[in-house]
Amino acid sequence: MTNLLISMEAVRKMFERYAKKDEDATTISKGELRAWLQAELPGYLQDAENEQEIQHRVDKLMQNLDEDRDGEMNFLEFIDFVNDLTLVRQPGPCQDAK
Ligand SMILES: [Ca+2]
Ligand SMILES: [Ca+2]
Repeated sequence: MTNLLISMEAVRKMFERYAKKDEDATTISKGELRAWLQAELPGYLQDAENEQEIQHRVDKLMQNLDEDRDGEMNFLEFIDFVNDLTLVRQPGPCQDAK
């Protein structure tokens, strides 16, 4: 298997691992998104001052990621999210030009 296929498989498995925590294994709910953030991106919720702020951040993120507006994150929406995270971590062409 190529490195690309191995990486894609790892992303798919990560999605499935969190998506299957409730009865619908095809989408990530807000609760599952929160579990994912706490495990995979701990810095995102770490400095939240209270439960209300954590909930607010999870709600806001889901709102931004939920393109088809069904209240949950499907695999394509998850891929977009991972893609956005990858772009944030890599210097883009504009930054290189400076
Ligand atoms: Ca689910
Ligand atoms: Ca959705």
